[in-house]
Amino acid sequence: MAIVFYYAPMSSAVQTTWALEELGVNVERVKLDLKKGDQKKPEYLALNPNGKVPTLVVDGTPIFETLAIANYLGEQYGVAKGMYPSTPLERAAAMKWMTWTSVTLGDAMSRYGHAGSEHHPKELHHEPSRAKAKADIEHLVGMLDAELKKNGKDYLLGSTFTIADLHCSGWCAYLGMIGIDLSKWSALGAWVKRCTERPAFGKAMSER
Ligand SMILES: N[C@@H](CCC(=O)N[C@@H](CS)C(=O)NCC(=O)O)C(=O)O
Repeated sequence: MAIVFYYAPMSSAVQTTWALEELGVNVERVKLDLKKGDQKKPEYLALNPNGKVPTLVVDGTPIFETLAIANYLGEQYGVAKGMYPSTPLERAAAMKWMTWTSVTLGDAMSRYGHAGSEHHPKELHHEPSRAKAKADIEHLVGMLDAELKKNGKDYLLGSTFTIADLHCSGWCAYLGMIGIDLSKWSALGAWVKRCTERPAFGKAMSER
């Protein structure tokens, strides 16, 4: 299988870099310079019309959206390695949390960023919207913490690390980086630490 991975260090693509590393998948890596606008060049837009990283091109078929890529890698490589569920119902349990992370938590995180982050235009900053987004994030993080407490296991789907943990904990680790203090959610904090202490995460985060 010929796989080309378009990415940028320290971006959403870190999730995919981490998954490829965990699963030992060989890819040709193409690094894009987001500041220079490589992601908006016509040849890249032909693969990913969103003009964002990551994109994984498998035997000529482009896959974009981190969630879709995580699910593909899980199905293609993770099942055999015990890192992704094999039955539809177990897979749904994984996808439920992965989708919730990308869509529901992701929406609150995006609103939080747009309303006050230095990476977004100052004229669009809005303190009440930022406070509302922060409250939403905290509510959602509490929900995941409760789930981890309820299942009483080390990982989201049981006693072993899976692509679901990778996808969800990667986003939660980013919360720590944007100033959301995770220490008040003990199960979630311990789980994020457990997942991100894995050497593959360190490797994915080391490239600048
Ligand atoms: N929903 C997309 C989001 C990807 C995304 O926002 N990527 C950012 C990097 S963190 C990007 O490429 N930004 C460049 C741009 O928007 O021009 C995914 O999960 O893949």
